[in-house]
Amino acid sequence: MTEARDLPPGQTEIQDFPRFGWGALAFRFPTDPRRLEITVGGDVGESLAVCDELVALQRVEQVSDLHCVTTWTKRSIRWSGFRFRDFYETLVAPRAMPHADANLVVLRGQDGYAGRLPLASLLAPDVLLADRLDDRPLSIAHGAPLRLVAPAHYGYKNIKHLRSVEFWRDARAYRFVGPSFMDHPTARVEFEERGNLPAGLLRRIYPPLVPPIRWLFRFALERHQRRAVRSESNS
Ligand SMILES: Nc1nc2c(c(=O)[nH]1)N[C@H]1C(S)=C(S)[C@@H](COP(=O)(O)O)O[C@H]1N2
Ligand SMILES: [Mo]
Repeated sequence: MTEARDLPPGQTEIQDFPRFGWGALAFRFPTDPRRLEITVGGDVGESLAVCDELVALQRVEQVSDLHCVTTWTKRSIRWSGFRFRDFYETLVAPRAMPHADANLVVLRGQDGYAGRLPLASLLAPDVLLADRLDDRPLSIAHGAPLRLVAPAHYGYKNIKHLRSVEFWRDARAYRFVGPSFMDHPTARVEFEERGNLPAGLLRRIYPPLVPPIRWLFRFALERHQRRAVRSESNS
């Protein structure tokens, strides 16, 4: 029998896997949910777009947990995709030639969401660009066509509907979608870096927000799917 791993500090396990995120984006959906393409830019010698080269990288499977900063944790999610490190070393470094000091990475989703992490954090072996979940292409709910999986960092660093990755020397090119207290620069789960306020305070502020956010994201997705069916039957 395998021993149950402890949950990180302040987290509670949930059994379902909700569509979740920044409330203001609940009604925003990927414009191109089937097209695997990442734009590479920022302080680079050459901006470029990566598509077929990405799926030619070594495919890796990974089972990992997702820890939302609002205190819920979904355990043992089965992802498949490509290591960010392989993407960086094989496709970004030699071709885009980022500036030597471009250590801040800004990742943007097709829904207008954006997040940042230090380059060093993204080069960890468990950081993936995932295009599959449970042996199926990613659903819209969980980040189609491609999402960042960074299990050591809170959910808000795991950008869904990924469309661009930018390498910058400083943070001026970036603004978080929400208030700045929510956006810790590294947001490591292990050290409970929930945000720029004391973790104990955020542990109490966030949980009451979870049911309405879950409801909103589900309502928006169902409406989106109904509309998709209707426009298909009209065409
Ligand atoms: N594009 C995008 N990515 C996002 C978000 C979002 O609103 N938009 N929310 C983040 C947050 S706060 C969490 S907890 C996870 C939720 O992932 P899930 O919807 O697969 O549960 O996505 C993260 N990535
Ligand atoms: Mo989250």
